[in-house]
Amino acid sequence: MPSPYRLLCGLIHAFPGESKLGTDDSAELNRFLDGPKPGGGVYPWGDRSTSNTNPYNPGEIPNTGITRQYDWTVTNTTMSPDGVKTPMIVANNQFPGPMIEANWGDWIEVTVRNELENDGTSIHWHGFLQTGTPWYDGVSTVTQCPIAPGTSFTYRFRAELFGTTWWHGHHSSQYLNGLSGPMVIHGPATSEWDIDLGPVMLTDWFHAHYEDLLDQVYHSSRDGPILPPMANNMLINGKANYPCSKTDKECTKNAGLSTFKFKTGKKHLLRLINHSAEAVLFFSIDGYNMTVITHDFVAVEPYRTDMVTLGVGQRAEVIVKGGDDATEAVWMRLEEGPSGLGDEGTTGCSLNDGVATGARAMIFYEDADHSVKPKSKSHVDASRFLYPSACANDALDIAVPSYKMNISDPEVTLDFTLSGGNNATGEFVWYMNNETFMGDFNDPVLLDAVVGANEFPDERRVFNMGNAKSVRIIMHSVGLPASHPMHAHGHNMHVLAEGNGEWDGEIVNESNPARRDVQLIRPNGYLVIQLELDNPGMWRKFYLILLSSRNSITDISFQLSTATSHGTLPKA
Ligand SMILES: [Cu+2]
Repeated sequence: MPSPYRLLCGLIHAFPGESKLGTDDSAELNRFLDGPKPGGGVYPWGDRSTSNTNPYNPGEIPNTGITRQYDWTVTNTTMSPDGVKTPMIVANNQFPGPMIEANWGDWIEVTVRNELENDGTSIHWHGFLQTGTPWYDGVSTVTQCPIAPGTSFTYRFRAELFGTTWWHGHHSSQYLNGLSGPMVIHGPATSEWDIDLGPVMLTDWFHAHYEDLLDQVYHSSRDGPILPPMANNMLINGKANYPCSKTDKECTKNAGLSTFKFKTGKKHLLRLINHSAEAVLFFSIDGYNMTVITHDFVAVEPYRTDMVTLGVGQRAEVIVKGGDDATEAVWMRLEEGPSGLGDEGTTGCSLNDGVATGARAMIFYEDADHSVKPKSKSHVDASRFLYPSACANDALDIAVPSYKMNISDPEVTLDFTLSGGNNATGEFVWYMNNETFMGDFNDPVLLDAVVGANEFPDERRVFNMGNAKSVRIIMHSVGLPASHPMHAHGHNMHVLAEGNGEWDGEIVNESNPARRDVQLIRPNGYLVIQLELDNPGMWRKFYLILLSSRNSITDISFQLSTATSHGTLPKA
């Protein structure tokens, strides 16, 4: 049964809202924003480089003293990003949502006005450390109460790290209906470019309200065989076409594809962001190699590849060198491969209904005819999208963090087994060590901690790290044959090892291990990470975004710890 507000609400908007991303009007980004340059010189970050400054030390990052302010209104609406009329939840009527842009060291302030008809909301700023501002992490039930309808909440936090990230609704699974957008923090880089083409938002896409998708997740397993929701389409910068014969919903043909402009001989920066509900994504440009310069918010030594793999929440900045034919047009491709419920050898890593297992965007050089679609062919063999080998990030030693950090033995080691199954009432939930997270919208655990609580109900899954300075976490995934994006709030993770089966104790690049804020754990595989506990707060850790959880924090969400880092919580 649709809930009443879905029938009552809804300004009708035609095509993809008011975002310019992926259109010919999309502006190229400057190398940095106007503003203070505290160190003098050309850049707001002075002579800091990716390798000479510890970004995890607030005393070392640029003190620009400037605040970038944003004012958003969140509403229910209806849009048709791929031509199919879909219930949406958006900020400022835009999908993809408004871009936040700042320089390294700036403060960011966002007032969020909740004008949803009948739903709370909150916004998470993915990848930000929130040092000293843990209450602005945006996770309802953990760091705040939901913002009630008709009220507003102002987030204020510092751009301690630089690069490309995204913001998204973190109240239940609202972001699946469009409540997400890109964030660009200008800073130094390990390789330079000529033209910054800005964010490339990549996602799977569902033509249903998020609550209906969640219902399907819970109840499918109770009433019969597990048949979770299948993605209907894929979008690049919020755009794709859809074959209208495949849906009984209101549908307009040829809704339109995203376009990008290349210039001959120039180096183009693309800021890739996977904002999917569930999909492991494969990104390529026909006939081109890409130079990868970041993994999430971590600058890495540049490396070349012909395809980038991104789990949900992961980002990569890539530089693509333009060719010399000014009339060329080529396809940019997003693929997720076949749906992940088939037989081994023909099955993929993600779930889709088979109608659209990929999306394309058009890249035109300066003299190319925009009315003619590219004719290029993919250089990526479809075997590279298959389970199980494709359902993993690239090898850990491929990306070496530019700012070197070695690790020492941890003070605490935790071991978790990840699984999924039906709970006592038959609902499908994810488990860590056979426990699942349940939050209370009226009682966020950070608030409890600030007023002095040391004890939490078991189902809050709070692991108090006391005064420990570091923790190693060993995870095993068992049972369901799927990979899971594991994400830590408030910290970057040292990724020590990942693979199939059991960990043999070996650490990859021990003197400077891979570092990022999301890492895929393979189907039936292991993942070993380590955190420096230098950031007091209540941090949501290691939830599965896959399938049922979909980043939801209600009774299906799955949370390892909201670890209280050592030290004293900052006072509100
Ligand atoms: Cu996050």
